[in-house]
Amino acid sequence: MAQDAAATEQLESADPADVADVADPEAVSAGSDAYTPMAPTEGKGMPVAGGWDIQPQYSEDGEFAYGLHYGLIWVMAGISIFVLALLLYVIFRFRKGANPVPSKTSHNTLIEVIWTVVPALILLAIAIPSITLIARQYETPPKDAITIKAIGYQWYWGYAYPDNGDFEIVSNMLKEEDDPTRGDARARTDTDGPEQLAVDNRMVVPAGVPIRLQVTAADVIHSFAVPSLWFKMDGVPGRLNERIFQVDEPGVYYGQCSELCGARHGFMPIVVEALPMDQYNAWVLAQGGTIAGADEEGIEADPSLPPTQEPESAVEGAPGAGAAPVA
Ligand SMILES: [Cu+2]
Repeated sequence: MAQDAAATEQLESADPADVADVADPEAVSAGSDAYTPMAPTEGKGMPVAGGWDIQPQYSEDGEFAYGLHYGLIWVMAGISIFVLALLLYVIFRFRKGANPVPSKTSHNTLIEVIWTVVPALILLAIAIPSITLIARQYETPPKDAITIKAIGYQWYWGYAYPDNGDFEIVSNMLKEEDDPTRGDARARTDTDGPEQLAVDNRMVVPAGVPIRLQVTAADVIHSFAVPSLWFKMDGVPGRLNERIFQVDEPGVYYGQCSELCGARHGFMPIVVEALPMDQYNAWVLAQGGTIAGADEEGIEADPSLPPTQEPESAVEGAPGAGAAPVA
């Protein structure tokens, strides 16, 4: 009896306005605005006008590959200069005027052994870092890595988050303000990124942790490629390609579909936004998703709750709490 009275009292004490707020879809979508897309850094994770080098790398594999690339350039330059010097030497030293009676020598065992063994050793020296690079690119992601799936469509990308409540983000290229085909769609701004590379919804990932990136397609073959993250993998319908994907530091990284996939192939850019883990979790909640591994750690993440809730990691002193934002 007393219990019933208490329950009734509690119901009555709830402000009807508050109850309406939670159920109001407007209030929920307003909460989603808590995530503001990160502004790109000029020249970072994007091509630059007049650039001639590989884009600066923001993944460990990319840094390794960049080093190998420059190592190989020096090896190639050294060999080319050496061969050119030999050629110039024989052209001048053994020209008809300086050498009227040519030597009849046709064999020299020592020189033949040297010009066989030395190039073989050079190739072996190149093979070691080269095979290492291939192997590390296909290293199996750790068991607890977050799985993210990139799906190619004619002609846009979809990003699914199976470990975060299995929601999917649809990512379309943003058109220019004066584009007559834009319709009601939002126009590109500088905060979104360079022309023809900016998208409305980015692929948001946590920075500094290995991710299991699966690539597939729904219609024809596409290719998920982000040059500054040293990642390119075909998305084939009916197949699930998988590779480890890791972004060193927070930032915005641009790429494009790299498999000719039809009329609008050139208009399906990729934008990866890497965030610290706590901000990534906040973004996931804002999308109505759940925090990966929450079950094991006993964190309650209810997708039915409005996205205005504070993620556990944002609570000061919590295990996953990040550093305070710097103005
Ligand atoms: Cu494509």
